[in-house]
Amino acid sequence: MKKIVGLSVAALLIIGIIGGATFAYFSDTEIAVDNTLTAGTLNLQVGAADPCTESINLGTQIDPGDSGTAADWTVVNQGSMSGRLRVTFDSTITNNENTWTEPEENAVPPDATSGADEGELGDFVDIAIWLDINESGSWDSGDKYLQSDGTVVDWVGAGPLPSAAYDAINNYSALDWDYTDGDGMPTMVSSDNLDFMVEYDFPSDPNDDWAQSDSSVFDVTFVLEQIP
Ligand SMILES: [Ca+2]
Ligand SMILES: [Ca+2]
Ligand SMILES: [Ca+2]
Ligand SMILES: [Ca+2]
Repeated sequence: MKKIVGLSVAALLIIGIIGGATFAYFSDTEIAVDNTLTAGTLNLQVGAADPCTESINLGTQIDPGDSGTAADWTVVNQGSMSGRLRVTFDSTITNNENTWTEPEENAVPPDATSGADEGELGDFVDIAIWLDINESGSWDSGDKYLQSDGTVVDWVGAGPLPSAAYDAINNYSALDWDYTDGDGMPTMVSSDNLDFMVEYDFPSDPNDDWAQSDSSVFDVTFVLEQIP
């Protein structure tokens, strides 16, 4: 009886050894930790501060014969992603009559409207909006202007900003320029920058007395759109 028990124990030990050998294959384990998804950023800055604090302010009144640069604002893609620049003009362009001066009233023909928002300056002053892509300070290769028919026009050759770039302020109401218009608004990669420029020209006109003391006010919106 003792011998049988001894054999059984030996058999169990052999089975145990064989069983243990079943779990002795090689293995290796790796763990991917801290799995994270982070969204990119699309952040446009126009001018010196973000959010934008710029507005056209010539610091002086304008008269027939005056022209010059009204805005020169650096536009920067401060985000991590590329985007397409879009610029829109608000539909409301407000022309303040301010005072209805004696020369306006007695012009021949007279300024026939004297209401608070019935000024005429927006009919007489032309502006040109252009993008100084290479920030050279001058209209040259690669630059674009935003025409008052809603198209975007590329620089084509030497010379000053074309006269076709200019139109009366009132003709810019509700315009919207994006990458689909004309030669297209630019794509800006991260950290890309360009200069947004506005030129003005107040040509003399037989009826320009109608605009004495008037002011023209408009909003411009800048958008950087994600590229799908
Ligand atoms: Ca006036
Ligand atoms: Ca008027
Ligand atoms: Ca340029
Ligand atoms: Ca007027």
